[in-house]
Amino acid sequence: MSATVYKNFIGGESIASRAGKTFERRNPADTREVVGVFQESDAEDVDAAVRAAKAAFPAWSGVPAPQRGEILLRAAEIIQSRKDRYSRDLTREMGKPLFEAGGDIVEAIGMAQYAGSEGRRMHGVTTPSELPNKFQMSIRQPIGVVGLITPWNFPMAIAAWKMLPALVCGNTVVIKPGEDAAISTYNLVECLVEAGLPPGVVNIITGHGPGAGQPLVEHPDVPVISFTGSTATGRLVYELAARQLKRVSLELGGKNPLIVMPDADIDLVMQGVVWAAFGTTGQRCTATSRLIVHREVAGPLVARIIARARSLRVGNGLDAETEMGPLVNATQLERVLGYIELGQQEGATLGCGGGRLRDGDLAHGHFMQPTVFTGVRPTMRIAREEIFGPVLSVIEVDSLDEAVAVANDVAYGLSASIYTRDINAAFRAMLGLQSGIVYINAPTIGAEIHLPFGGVKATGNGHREAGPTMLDVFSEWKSVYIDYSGSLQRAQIDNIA
Ligand code: UN1
Repeated sequence: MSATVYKNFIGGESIASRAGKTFERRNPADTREVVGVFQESDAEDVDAAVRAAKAAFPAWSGVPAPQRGEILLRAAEIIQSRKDRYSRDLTREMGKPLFEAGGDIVEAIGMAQYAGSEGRRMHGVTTPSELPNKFQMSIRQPIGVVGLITPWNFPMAIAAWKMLPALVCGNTVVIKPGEDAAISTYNLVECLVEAGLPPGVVNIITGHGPGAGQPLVEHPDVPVISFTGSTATGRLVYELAARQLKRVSLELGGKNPLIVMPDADIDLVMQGVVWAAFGTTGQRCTATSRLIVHREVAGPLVARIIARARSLRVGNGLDAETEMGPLVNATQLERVLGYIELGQQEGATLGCGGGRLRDGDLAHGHFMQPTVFTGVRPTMRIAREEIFGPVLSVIEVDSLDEAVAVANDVAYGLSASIYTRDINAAFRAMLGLQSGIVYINAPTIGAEIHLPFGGVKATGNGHREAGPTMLDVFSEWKSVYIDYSGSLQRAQIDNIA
């Protein structure tokens, strides 16, 4: 069976890259299978997509927001009706097990419903004036063409988080999905088009960062860039975009801590840690990568985590039994294995895992064992750098204050968690942890789309996706003053005797 060829989607048409170059994507669980062939786009292709988006902007921004929202609500129903097929596509392209792929798609459906209904809200602020016979209010307006650069780890959910708020606000879009998982973006856009999205309102360009991502970031007709990916690439995106004073939203790395106090329910902690450290093969920016545990309970807790990690069924995500899939590609596998070596050199103890898995069919994929390092010190690189793989570092502490200090002593601040039954400890941690998201008695993953999502410090640049905050990146405020007094009324500040 020959693989489907995906062309760029520009102005409602499928168009090959001008240079005629393509690249193929292979299934990370079985690299004998090509899951799709994609266009290797360059600056000319990006320019064509931006021109299409720019041409579509006047009409789309003129559609009343509730009607824009209705298209998103219809798309939600279409995605729902194809959830099983899209889940299989998603598992084949990036490896997560089918039940997790379904969750990725459900997150996109939730966002389509939430952003769709926002078409009927999009509240501004109306306040009394300092002067008589004067009215004032503020409204949101669309900005123009937005450029979206999305990752492979939540290929439908994160594309939806960015695209759907941008659309309901009245912008048009050029999206460059992660080259390892572009099919899910095509699936999402297919539903929007069937729901009635006009040609040119969303355009898809595939390719790699330097060839296709950079020209999008630098294009003078793209005033807004939203990027999710590594902190290193995010910094580059920010620098390039700053030259043109663009609005940039960055969602970058994490090194998420999960704190365990001695009074915690140890069985609950074990389940939470195993899910948050090894779910999605640890390839979530919200994954738990540091277990900061009170010394009193460290021994029994870590023994249970290791026992459960050893029993996790690693395999092809299409297999219903599979609990953990492969790493996304060979480079990531090598990178993670490099950290396993480094951790040992730094003096940490390998509690379990650490190796590549090659038995039987696994030899054809990028599989490795769930890994736990014990005896980790906060200064070690495995305790400070984002690994983005199934690797948990266990750090022992003696108090809540020490736990919070260790948790905060990294560059990142996305998600953090504490397990305790002591309400005072929970509140102290909730306020003291430097992160955009805090969980109490739940692990660091599983954010819902109707609360703000994002992080502090090197995790981002102050913006939040999802929740009511999602509109801020994609709209411009306009404050409107209406003087109906019929005379010149000087503002209060200009009227001081
Ligand atoms: C990500 O890992 O990039 O909170 C996003 C969660 C998911 C999203 C994760 N809702 O785990």
